[in-house]
Amino acid sequence: MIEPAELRKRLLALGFDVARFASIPARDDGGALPEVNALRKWLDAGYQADMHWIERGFAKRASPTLVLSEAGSVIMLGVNYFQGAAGASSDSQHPRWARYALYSDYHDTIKPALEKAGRVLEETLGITSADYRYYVDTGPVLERAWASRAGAGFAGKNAMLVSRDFGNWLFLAAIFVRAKIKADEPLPARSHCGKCTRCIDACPTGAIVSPGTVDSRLCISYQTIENKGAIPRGLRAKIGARIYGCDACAEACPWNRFAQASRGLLLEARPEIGQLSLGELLALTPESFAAHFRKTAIKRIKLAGLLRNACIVAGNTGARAAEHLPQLARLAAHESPLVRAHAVWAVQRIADGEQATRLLAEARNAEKDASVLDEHGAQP
Ligand code: B12
Ligand code: SF4
Ligand code: SF4
Repeated sequence: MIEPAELRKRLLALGFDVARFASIPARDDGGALPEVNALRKWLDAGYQADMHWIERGFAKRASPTLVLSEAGSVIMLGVNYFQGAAGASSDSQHPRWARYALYSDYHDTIKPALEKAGRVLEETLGITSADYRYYVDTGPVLERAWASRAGAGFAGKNAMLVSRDFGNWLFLAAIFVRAKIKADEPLPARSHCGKCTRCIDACPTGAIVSPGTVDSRLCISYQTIENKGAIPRGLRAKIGARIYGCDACAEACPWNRFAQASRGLLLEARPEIGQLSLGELLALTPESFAAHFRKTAIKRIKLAGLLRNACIVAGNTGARAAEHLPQLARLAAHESPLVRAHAVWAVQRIADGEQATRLLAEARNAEKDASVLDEHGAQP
């Protein structure tokens, strides 16, 4: 059994804020583990929305040895991305971004450190690169369940891995390794949430359907990032000023009093994104989109996805919304039907009936797409 002290020290020296170890049972009977049962129930309830890749990767999520045969341990790494008040943008003119979005894509900036971690494992454990496999976010790994088993934090009622040292603001990464490293203890089994329900109460859409369980179909993070199509009408007003992702259930958590400013060693802050005004976002073109969001995770939702979200925010800006009407009327004739549909919704939400009809007349007459025509006919 390998003692983890030296390994932990070297992993932390690479810039990770957390390095914890969990054992993989020798006879890998993953289906019997409580978290795997929770995942099965979650999938059966349809809470994954159209993220069908989670179901496809179920067997691997349940059994790490299908990811790496003879894997004996999981190393869970955490990167603190808390930037204090600076990371929590938003006023009436600046849409609200999830904190993690105000960085260059963390998948890309954390990966080189994982490569270095691999070399540390080769040196300290005497193994080769065939004996470990690492992932950040996108692998078939139940990262929160493993992080909680490794004692990196606890599973909060908001479904987040909540750290007693960093609150809700850790990116997670995992390394499966063919070695037996002495496991860290999980936190004591008592509930760390107690009677608190702040996250559930703070969720604008009621997406936390029971403690620890999020219905993605209702979750603003899913709708604004993962959903490539139209955002359900019933959710649009509840999205408020959130243009990309949602931190409401994370922000609400009292354990964030332990949050510390990120050392930023494995991250590249992009605070200027939070400074973009709603007007600038509604005016984005393929060129300006590429320039502003180069190397960020945001670029994956593409220009049409971001304009869709910006239209919703514009429709929700209340007293000052009228100033965006000319831009929204222009977007009602955008080349993307997705953008047109949401621009129509926003115009109808802001302007009174007659004004909306006038502003949208030209776009409506030229419209051929059934889903957009439906928005033209629909009441907001
Ligand atoms: C799919 C996904 C989403 C989906 C679904 C979220 C969800 N709650 O499952 C959507 C798009 C909605 C999403 C949103 C967000 N995500 Co996300 N997401 C993932 C991803 C890729 C898979 C998660 C998954 O398997 N979900 C299925 C559910 C069932 O599993 P789970 O949440 O891991 O829950 C486990 C435990 O909580 C436990 N459990 C759950 N319910 C119960 C109930 C009981 C009684 C028990 C005992 C246990 C239990 O068992 C579950 C299975 O092991 C992970 C990366 C990864 N590979 O793990 C990132 C990940 C979870 N996301 C992350 C982040 C940051 C977010 C957002 C904050 C982004 C944002 N600001 O907009 C939001 C937060 C929403 C929320 N409250 O969960 C981080 C979380 C870091 C952390 N400290 O927890 C991760 C780990 C990515 C990373 N590498 O850092 N995400
Ligand atoms: S991320 Fe937002 S919408 Fe999703 S569960 Fe948390 S508070 Fe609710
Ligand atoms: S807000 Fe309260 S209930 Fe939710 S995760 Fe934090 S401590 Fe738990």
